Amino acid sequence: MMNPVKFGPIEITSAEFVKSAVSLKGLPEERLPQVAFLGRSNVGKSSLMNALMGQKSLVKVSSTPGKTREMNFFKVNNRFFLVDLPGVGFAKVGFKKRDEMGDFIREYVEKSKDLRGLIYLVDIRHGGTPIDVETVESIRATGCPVLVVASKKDKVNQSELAKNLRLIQQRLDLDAKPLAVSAVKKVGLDPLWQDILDAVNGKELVEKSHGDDR
Ligand SMILES: Nc1nc2c(ncn2[C@@H]2O[C@H](COP(=O)(O)OP(=O)(O)OP(=O)(O)O)[C@@H](O)[C@H]2O)c(=O)[nH]1
Ligand SMILES: [Mg+2]
Repeated sequence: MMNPVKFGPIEITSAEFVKSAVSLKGLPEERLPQVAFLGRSNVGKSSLMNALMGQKSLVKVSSTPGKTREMNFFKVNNRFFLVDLPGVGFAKVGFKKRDEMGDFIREYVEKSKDLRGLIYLVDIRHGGTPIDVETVESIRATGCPVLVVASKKDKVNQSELAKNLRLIQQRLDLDAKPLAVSAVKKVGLDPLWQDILDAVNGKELVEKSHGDDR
């Protein structure tokens, strides 16, 4: 049993790895809402999930891009799953050159009955790459709710932060600047948890304006 970890909108009392899957056949049988993390390889999906669950190494992290090659399901508070997806561009299973979102991820996004939304991470330093633009468009086309979040906030200074959030907003066609988070400095986790819980509860996922520094 873990010590409870408190965030503004949630107290984490349990976080457990349930299973890995490489096809839809491997999805968890337990019917709970799912919120999944997607983004280019190395963007910080697994690290952010550890930070959100108050864990050090429940989710495997590595400096080698392409570490996560399957979907991994983590059950939180016995209430919902957080899902770690393979890095875009490294999804081994049926990855199509033509389309940055792999077949396997696409199938999951299109067909999962329990997926409530995707958190799409963009490295704040890169300001939204063509791969990010293409992937977010592919997700939108499936109708799955998607929230864009900027990762590795600790890697930029204040002026780069403002400039790159604006770039991400423009390139990915968002209503507001994305939330910026840091798994290393544990910044932005409270508002991100609020968004995740909104998705779990079936509310709309949308980038909200919270001032310039978001
Ligand atoms: N400075 C900084 N580094 C980070 C942050 N988040 C992740 N990293 C580092 O970025 C690298 C990749 O992190 P991962 O969490 O493995 O990234 P991922 O998106 O899961 O990567 P794949 O599994 O390959 O798709 C690791 O070396 C992390 O330590 C952050 O907020 N700040
Ligand atoms: Mg990973």
